[in-house]
Amino acid sequence: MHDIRFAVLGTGGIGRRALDVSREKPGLLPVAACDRNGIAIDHDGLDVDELLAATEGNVASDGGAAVKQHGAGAGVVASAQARSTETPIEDIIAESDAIDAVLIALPNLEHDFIPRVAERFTGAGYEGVLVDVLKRSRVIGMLDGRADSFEESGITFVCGAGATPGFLTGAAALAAQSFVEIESVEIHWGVGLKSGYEDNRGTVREDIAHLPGYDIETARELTDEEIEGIVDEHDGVIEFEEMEHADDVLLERAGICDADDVSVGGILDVRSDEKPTTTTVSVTGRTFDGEHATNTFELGDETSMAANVNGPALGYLKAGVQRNRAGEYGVFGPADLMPEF
Ligand code: IKT
Repeated sequence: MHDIRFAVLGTGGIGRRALDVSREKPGLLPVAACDRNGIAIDHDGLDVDELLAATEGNVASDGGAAVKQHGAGAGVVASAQARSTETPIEDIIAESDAIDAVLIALPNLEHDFIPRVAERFTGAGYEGVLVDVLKRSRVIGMLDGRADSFEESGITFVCGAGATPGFLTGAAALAAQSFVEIESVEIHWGVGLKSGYEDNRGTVREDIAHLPGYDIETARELTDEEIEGIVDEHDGVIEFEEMEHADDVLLERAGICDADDVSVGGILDVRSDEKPTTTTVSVTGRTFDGEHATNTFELGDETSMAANVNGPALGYLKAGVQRNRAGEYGVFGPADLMPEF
């Protein structure tokens, strides 16, 4: 039985894969998907096969200047289930009595973008769950600043619910339980993105914003050719250090350690599907009985980024719905909730 009806904002790499994964997650029924040009909605459940086939290589979802500038396809309106609209989010909200949760799968190429999207839901009186897969630490404070309005509206907001922050933040919170004091949390990811490259151009652009000499504004303005140039300069393998990923503030917020004790880095290989390194979370601390140790959590090298972002995002969405149905509203992070399977 499908008792959670959910919508996806964005039919880029994350939105499409979330729809795909949801078919194998019990209890989830995708009823709406939109991008900046259109909306597909069916309260009996979207035909995900048709939607995925129609939007393959045809992305208009990555709202904002970058995609407009670099040429978008028709996006979701290519689907027989969709219609064009200039007000996709409002159209979803108009149907929200029959939507339990909304996954915001839009890129964060403006720091306040997700908070502004959320405001549109509170402004329209949405009562339900919002989930995002945002990355940047500073956005959490912006969401916390809106916690009262989420509570008044009856919104349960689960923020940073992808891989990092998200799944790996939650793993760090569990690994910390052996200790009474945490010294460091190191998250080091490996992603091989050869066949998924086209679908994940938005993610690569966001990652480039973490390289020395770039920020979110400069990354947003890069042309596709300039991005290819950066990838070529690195022979397709780009290493990231000290990324501004919200795992730090989310672990601090959950009382586990100071944000300064958390570091996030990784290696992205866009020329191979094999991970260039095993994704590992290492939590070092002191036990109550005076030992000093490191607990580690590793992802299998065969698991893809798509599996490790979208599985958790939907798991956290399910957990958010349980909280919402129990009358718990406000902002929750991945270290505050246990995702459901
Ligand atoms: C994200 O989307 O959560 C961040 C991306 C890294 C994903 C790590 C996945 C690890 C794995 O599959 O082993 C990246 C920073 N965009």
